[in-house]
Amino acid sequence: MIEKVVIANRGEIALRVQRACRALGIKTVALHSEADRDAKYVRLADESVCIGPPPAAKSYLNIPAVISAAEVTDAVAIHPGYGFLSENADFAERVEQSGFIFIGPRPETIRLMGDKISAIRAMKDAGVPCVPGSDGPLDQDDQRTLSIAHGIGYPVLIKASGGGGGKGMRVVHTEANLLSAISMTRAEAKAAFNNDVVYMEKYLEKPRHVEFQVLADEHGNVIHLGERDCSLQRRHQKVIEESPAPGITPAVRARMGAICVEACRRIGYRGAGTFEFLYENGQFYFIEMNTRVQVEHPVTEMVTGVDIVKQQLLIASGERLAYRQEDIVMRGHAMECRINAEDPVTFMPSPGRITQYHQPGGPGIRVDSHIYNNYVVPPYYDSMIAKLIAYADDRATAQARMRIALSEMVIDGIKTNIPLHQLLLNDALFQAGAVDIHYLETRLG
Ligand code: MV4
Repeated sequence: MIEKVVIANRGEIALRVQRACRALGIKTVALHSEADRDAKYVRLADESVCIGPPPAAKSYLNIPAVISAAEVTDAVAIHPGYGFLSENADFAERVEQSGFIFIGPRPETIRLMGDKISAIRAMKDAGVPCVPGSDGPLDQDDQRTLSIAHGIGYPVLIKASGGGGGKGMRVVHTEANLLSAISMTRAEAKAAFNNDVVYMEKYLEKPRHVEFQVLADEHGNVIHLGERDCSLQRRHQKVIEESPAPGITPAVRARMGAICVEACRRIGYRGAGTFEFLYENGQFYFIEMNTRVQVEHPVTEMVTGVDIVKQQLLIASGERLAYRQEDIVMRGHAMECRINAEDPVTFMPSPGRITQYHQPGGPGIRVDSHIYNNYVVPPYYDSMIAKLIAYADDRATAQARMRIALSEMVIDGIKTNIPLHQLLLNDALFQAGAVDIHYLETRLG
């Protein structure tokens, strides 16, 4: 077993990883910026190292500083959490070259999935259903490009291979706009990712976002933990996630889960991962794979009983998965509200001191958060300050518990999006489990 882990992240996920380490008797090293020096989770860690000034580029994204911190503390492994360096293949490679265990997939796998065209190609080859598309990069042959679009049928979507998470995309409704849209997407992609490779897909107009969680050990054992619905989002930031996804039957889950598991075997996947699908008219279309633990992992933990972060640590220690697929039974329903320090109407960030904090509780309620009375939310990072998770036997009861928990939760001194969550929990379409990826933005007007 790994003896000591450096946690190369901050906030709630730094605390979450710390808890999983403690559950396994692993010593923890909290890395922090100057802005996070006084955070309680930093003090709760066995050791801590300041890795730089507040801006993430100088601290949480500072690869030499992270690796030096692992060296000076004699750590064995580095957990990257989500965001920051978690899907940086060069980082994973340098971690391994420096003699540490990267808690995540092999660097080549991260690189494969980071390039969207190579990810889709790998998945298609492994039998995963993908969106009808260009099957590779668009080239300078305009006639060929026009003919690909004609074959797919409009509307089509131009995507940057180096993008992902919503950056570098453009919808094209008519042939007349195709070539100029490609040029613009290329130019933006070149500027944003220094990679002007673009590809084309059929544009799905009203899909849901349904993703499958997988776990794979380095001995070829792979399981899936079912799916999550993450359709409720604004500007590619998820707002509420849930598991199971409304309307996905056990038979469909088993079929799609098996496809994901088989794909992991084929590519030699290791660690926790997520297959992102668009789901429309009963069909699944793979779009991307995330090679990290995700913000919304708790809803899967609640319905499966599997501690995903603990599994990441066990897998990184070289252990065999202790679960077979038949051991995984999804029971009940869980949903997660991301609580952000932001104006509930304008979505402007609202950093500052939390003058009063009361954490909700009761049956089926879980709060993953690093905040407390008098905690100062720094202005430098993502505005998510807590995840409120509600679990119950069924979806309606989970929603009812969530409504009560939201009404109990007190976070004074800053603005939060709790009122937005309350509005959504009272929304008839959300209650019915009938929302697509555009619902929230349309609803907000
Ligand atoms: C799409 C799509 C429609 N059709 N691909 C956005 C983020 C990136 N992960 C992929 N995205 C999309 N790809 C095709 N062929 C619509 C989106 C999309 C989206 C996807 C998931 C969750 C929220 C979204 C919001 C807007 C657009």
